[in-house]
Amino acid sequence: MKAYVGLGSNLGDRAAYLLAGLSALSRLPETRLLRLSPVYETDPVGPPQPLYLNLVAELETGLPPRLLLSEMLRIEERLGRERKERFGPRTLDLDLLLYGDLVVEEEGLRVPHPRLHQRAFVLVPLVDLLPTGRHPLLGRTFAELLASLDSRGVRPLVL
Ligand code: PH2
Ligand code: MG
Ligand code: MG
Repeated sequence: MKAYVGLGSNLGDRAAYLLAGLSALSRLPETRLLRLSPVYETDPVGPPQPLYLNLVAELETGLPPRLLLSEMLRIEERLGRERKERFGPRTLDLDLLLYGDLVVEEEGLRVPHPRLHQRAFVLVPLVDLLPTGRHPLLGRTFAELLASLDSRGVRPLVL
């Protein structure tokens, strides 16, 4: 199954945390990294905090969604994430955005990610990977959803 994971970091060596996260994802059982979006530097959504780096990774995985999610949480923990404030700063955040066209709304597992359609920092890199992709629940394309948001806070990272 193809799955899409959003990565974000706004503490410490942000690029190094993203690379470590990608490397850990690529080493999960039955999982390959297929494609990466460009990296964006993004204004924080939520309480005042440093700028984020965000990107989206496309995976091919045989792990079922709950197992993939729990492996993602383990990677976050290993890479030093302290869960404090909701929407607060973090060294590495991994969000399961999409798992094929699957729709799951259960305790502890919601795909598509419940805030995916409201976040330009997710939709900009997702549209890079899936320019004609459609939200499995809302029925609108990701590009349409993005067009109704302000994406000025999402800028390509220039190294
Ligand atoms: N993640 C959050 C809260 N706010 N803002 C940006 N720009 N990028 C993020 O990844 C992000 C955020 C909580 O997961
Ligand atoms: Mg997040
Ligand atoms: Mg998260």
